Amino acid sequence: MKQSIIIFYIFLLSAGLYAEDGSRLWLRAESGHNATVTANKQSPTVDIAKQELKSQWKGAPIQLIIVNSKELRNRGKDAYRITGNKLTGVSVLASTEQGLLYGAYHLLRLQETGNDAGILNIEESPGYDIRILNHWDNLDGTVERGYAGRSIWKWDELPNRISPRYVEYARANASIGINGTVLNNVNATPRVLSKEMLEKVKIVADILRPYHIKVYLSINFSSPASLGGLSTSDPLNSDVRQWWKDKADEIYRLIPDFGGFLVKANSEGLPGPQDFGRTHVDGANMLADALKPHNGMVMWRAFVYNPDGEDRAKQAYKEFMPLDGMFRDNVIIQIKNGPIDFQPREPFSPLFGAMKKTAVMPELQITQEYLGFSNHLVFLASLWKEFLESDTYCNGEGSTVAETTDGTLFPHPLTAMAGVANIGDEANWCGHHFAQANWYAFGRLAWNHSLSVDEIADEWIRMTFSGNPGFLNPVKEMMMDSHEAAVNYMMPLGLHHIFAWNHHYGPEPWCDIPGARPDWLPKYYHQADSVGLGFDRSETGSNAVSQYYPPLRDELNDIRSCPEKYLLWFHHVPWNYLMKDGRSLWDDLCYKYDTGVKQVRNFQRIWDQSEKYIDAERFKEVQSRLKIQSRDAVWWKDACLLYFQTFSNRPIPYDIERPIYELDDLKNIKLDLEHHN
Ligand code: BDP
Repeated sequence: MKQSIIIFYIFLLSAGLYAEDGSRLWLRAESGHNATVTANKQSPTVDIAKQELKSQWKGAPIQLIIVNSKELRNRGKDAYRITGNKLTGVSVLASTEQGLLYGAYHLLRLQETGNDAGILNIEESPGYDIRILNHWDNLDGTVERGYAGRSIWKWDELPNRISPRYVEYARANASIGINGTVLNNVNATPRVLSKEMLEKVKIVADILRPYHIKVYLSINFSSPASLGGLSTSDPLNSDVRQWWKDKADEIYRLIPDFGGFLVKANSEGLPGPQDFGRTHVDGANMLADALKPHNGMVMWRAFVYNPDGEDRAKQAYKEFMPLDGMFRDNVIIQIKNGPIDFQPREPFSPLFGAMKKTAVMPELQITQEYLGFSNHLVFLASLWKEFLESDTYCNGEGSTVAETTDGTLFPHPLTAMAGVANIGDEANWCGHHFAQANWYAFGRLAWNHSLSVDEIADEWIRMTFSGNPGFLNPVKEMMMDSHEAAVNYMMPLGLHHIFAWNHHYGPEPWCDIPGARPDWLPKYYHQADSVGLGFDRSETGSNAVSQYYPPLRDELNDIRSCPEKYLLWFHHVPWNYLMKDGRSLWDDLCYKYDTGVKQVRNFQRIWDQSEKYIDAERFKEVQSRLKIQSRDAVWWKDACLLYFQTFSNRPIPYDIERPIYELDDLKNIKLDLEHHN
């Protein structure tokens, strides 16, 4: 009896050791190689670089050298140069220790992707200075819009227990160049600035520091009153200003390299300077003044909109443009990629390119709030590249969003890109094994936005799964098609925000809640009626097009030249309108939904054929999520087509799959959020 228990435990242990649960992310290099690595400096950061190479590098000796090179220094603090040859010896040169760390991870990536042969002559520096994750993690361990378990930050356990995940997290981020993290939700509780919490935050900061990752916090604007006991949080009140200064001093005593504050103010009911008749400038500059002596900064979000009758898509621009040039130089305005809210597809926010005298930064969403949670395989690099490469025309043709934010067109002291993290405490970090690719892609693009979607997918697949062409090529194709597929089965042709009321997972284009804010209802966005579909944002409608520069403005304004992928975003289009392919809008809409469903079916086929190349655990888990995605795609298609058909009164073209649900049944679906969330 005893013996069988022992055997059982040994079985469990070895299953645990060898189970492929995805926890190693893209960091799967064999260790224990004992390469020769020397360095001309010793520090915790350099030691990490050394140690990583020592255990994983399979080539000739490596020298890590801090140099006093003007050329490298001019390329920024994170720059590095790699020279030499794997067979004879390699040097990594940098003017800082973090440069060496990034160089070391670069070398290992070359090795793991099979690109380390021949003479190496590489020089790199990042596109954005600050490459930062935003955790929407609450102090109670829940994660807003998180689909991978609970928060990795175990505040209740600190300081007694330090989760081993903190170091793994730091390492994963450093390996892709991420150098900042906001630990808590933008919907911030004042308590995050309490003495007790700050002492815990210090512990996390100490762990992340050697990996060159700075800690930032989201703050609640009413903290002086609600935490500090003052009678007001008015940013022009001298006691309030002093409170923030004292708080900053307290933070920096604990965390000397603290990054700064992220602020969501006067947005979705949160407090802000406008509560006291002040402006975003008053609020942001007050915080900036408190942080300035410590070299800290403020990331002030532009995610503002009110149900005041104005088109939601226009509001951030209207509110922030008059303030351009009035912010302190340690303030940066953090703007979501699109003017509404992380939809499957949006045009870029017109603030990019328009706000020239203020530093602005993109906020991307890595967590798939509007893209199937962690059930759908959607590779977001395509969405982000489309955004970064969009031409704003702010300085004539070729003024891309990337160039308006990375310092190329407007030389502001701060450049940054933020990504809302998709990380939780599940074994594989992100819920879906392929959601790890989005974390990876965010880091890689923040480092180098000129990398192609193909290159990023290629690297990630080789490092995470396999470089075998029989696996790599079809799986890469699947990843590269996956964003367009999701747009097709959810919201094609510029449709947006037709999600269910209480979650953003499934379709509810019919949703109507008496008394609800109109701009929180799908009907506000799709505007379906007997004439047609879509939100008229042309000059005859809300005129949101006027916020873009010509000639883009004119292109978007004219229904004939507006790119069809944005058609229903900018126009109310008649059901019988002739699309470029000669079909009616209604027919095209049907074919788009149908194409989306077919694409996911094809992903299933691709995946099933990949079984022999990879481990059974990850294969099965992805396979079963693709089944969910396939069913959801049909759900989306049927819900949207059957509902919009009540307006178009036209048949669904007969050569596509017939709906399998009744509209009334779909309307009755009450999602079990426990399951999806
Ligand atoms: C929306 C989310 C909400 C966030 C908000 C924000 O639904 O949970 O708090 O954005 O970014 O997308 O502030």
